[in-house]
Amino acid sequence: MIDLDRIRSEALADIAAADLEGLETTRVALLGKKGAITALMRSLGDMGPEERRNAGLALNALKDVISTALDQRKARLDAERLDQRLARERVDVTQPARPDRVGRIHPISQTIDEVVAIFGQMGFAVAEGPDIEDDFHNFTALNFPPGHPARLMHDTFFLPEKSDGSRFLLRTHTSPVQVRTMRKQAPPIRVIIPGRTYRCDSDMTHTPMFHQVEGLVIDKTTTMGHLKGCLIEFVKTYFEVDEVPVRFRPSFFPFTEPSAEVDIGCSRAGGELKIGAGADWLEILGCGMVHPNVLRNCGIDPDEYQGFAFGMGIERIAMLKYGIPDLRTFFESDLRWLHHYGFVPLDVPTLSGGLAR
Ligand code: 2U9
Repeated sequence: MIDLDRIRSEALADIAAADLEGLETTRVALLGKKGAITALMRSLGDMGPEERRNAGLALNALKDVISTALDQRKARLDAERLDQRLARERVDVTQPARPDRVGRIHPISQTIDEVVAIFGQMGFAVAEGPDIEDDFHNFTALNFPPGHPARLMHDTFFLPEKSDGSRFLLRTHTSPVQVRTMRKQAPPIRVIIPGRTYRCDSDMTHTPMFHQVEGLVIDKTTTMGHLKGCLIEFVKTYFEVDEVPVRFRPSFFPFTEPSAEVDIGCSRAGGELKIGAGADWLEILGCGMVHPNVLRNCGIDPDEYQGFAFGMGIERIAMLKYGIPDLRTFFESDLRWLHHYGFVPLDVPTLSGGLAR
């Protein structure tokens, strides 16, 4: 007669003593193909009908008890292992941050974040588009005439010619993104587009890649008055001054009519640039009312809709606000420069918390 009670108490003792790895060995030794219980199950075939029925019932009950004990032990060991891991990997989120260990935000990123925060507050959405563009979106839709100097090889980085004779190019401004926005979205439109732009130019004040932020507002009754109010508000908030003299000087761009360049009042007394007061002027951006041809090229009826656009160089407004004297240092990846002019990562610019702390 098999002593099932002994098998049962030994199995339960083994299970109770096993760790996670040992538990699997115990399971295989009991219930695996060559396990003790499996062997007993197999021996049922050699018994007479009466004995087989009784032994079968008892063995099945034993198998259930052992399976349940294995499952419970496994669940318990899993939970213990998880507790240990959570304790080991515990992070104290109340500890003060150590931003020195995580580097600095580049002034370009910081400036883009500030500009986005300011226009975001005014209800502008951020739009994006490809750096590699075609002639239509970069030039033709924007009312550049066929022989315009900006289209020349000299100013634009062209990709190799395709079989149809056309060439992709690196966008020379972020304006193609406004074109794409207008062609897919019905007015009213209120977007800003920060991004990389490329021109064949390299000297003290130009780099082949630079950053722009452009804006576009299209609605039924948008006027030059809205343009002025919006940009004056931007300038005051960005430079963190309550009042600033602003001058709109007539200018020309193929994509806007009328067009203007915007200067702000400043003082350069004692060699230090101070924005918001003084006898000098500083050019900071260009703007205008979107040309009717551009609206038409983008599928918008100029008799129903009108709007304004503006554009500015990110490096330029960053240099002015943060006193960075040399454009080329933005792109040198000099860690000492970044430590000096960069920003602490957790000081995210917001209008309520302060733009640049
Ligand atoms: C569309 C229609 C109009 C964008 C504009 C400027 C004026 C401008 C320069 C500033 C300094 C470029 O980085 S910079 O050299 N930009 O003066 N940009 S209006 O006008 C648009 C854009 C898109 C569809």
